[in-house]
Amino acid sequence: MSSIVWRIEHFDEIDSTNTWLAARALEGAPEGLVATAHFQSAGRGRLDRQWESPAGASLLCSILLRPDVGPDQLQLVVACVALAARAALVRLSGVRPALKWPNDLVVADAKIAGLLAEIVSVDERLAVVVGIGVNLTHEGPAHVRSTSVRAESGVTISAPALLDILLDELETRRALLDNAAGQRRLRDEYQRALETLGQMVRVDRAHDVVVGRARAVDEYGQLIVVVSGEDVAISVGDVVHVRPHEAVEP
Ligand code: BT5
Repeated sequence: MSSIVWRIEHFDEIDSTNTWLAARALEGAPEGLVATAHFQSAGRGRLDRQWESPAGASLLCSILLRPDVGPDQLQLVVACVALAARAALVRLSGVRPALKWPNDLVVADAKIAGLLAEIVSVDERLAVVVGIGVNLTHEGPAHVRSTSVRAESGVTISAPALLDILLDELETRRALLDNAAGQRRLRDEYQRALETLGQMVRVDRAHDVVVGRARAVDEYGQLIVVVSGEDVAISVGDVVHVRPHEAVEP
């Protein structure tokens, strides 16, 4: 498979790199287009939540991917970028965050990075914009349990340096998405990095609450939770929160 040509568009200030890149994806921009920003005035999290970061304190970027997967495998695409970000942080700073399903990188339960993946179109191939914010020199809002690379390691890394290594790490993992054997390898790496597995979790869904032990991730990236001896598959759309340390045995 030919390697991806990354093309980076940088903004001093923008509303949201995800919003900008989704518009380019709809216009037919090729895989590998990346948007970065020094500051976002309307950075977005999932479910209409906000992503907040002072100017220049984070890596704020969005990456356009067009992998050969179905919309129901979006979580594998998230895993791909999350694992690349984790590997890049290890290489540059020595900080080794765990992954928290579905979309967080955490150090001792404090959020150091978050991902937001959005399907833009499902024509010939899926067009997915994956945004990631990584706290480099500043933590998240005061009410949130969060941390930064500098707080964890004393190391100050620049956003362009982290992006460079992240894209390098993403290139190999991205190729795995296009076939079943590769997806299995990716899922194995994902499961090893997920601190959620083995933990008691509590998932608030629209109409019920699931409490059980997280056992695995299936081929779609769904979290398999064992409830009263039965496997229950949790898809991302269902999750309001997963807090291993607050969960109670049913
Ligand atoms: C996320 O959502 O964690 C996805 C974050 C994605 C941000 C990137 S930045 C580049 C790209 N462009 C965008 O507009 N977005 C992406 P979620 O799991 O819903 O978490 C959001 C919650 O995290 C908020 O409600 C806060 O509680 C918390 N939060 C906000 N800013 C934070 C920060 N800097 N560090 C840690 N936690 C934060």
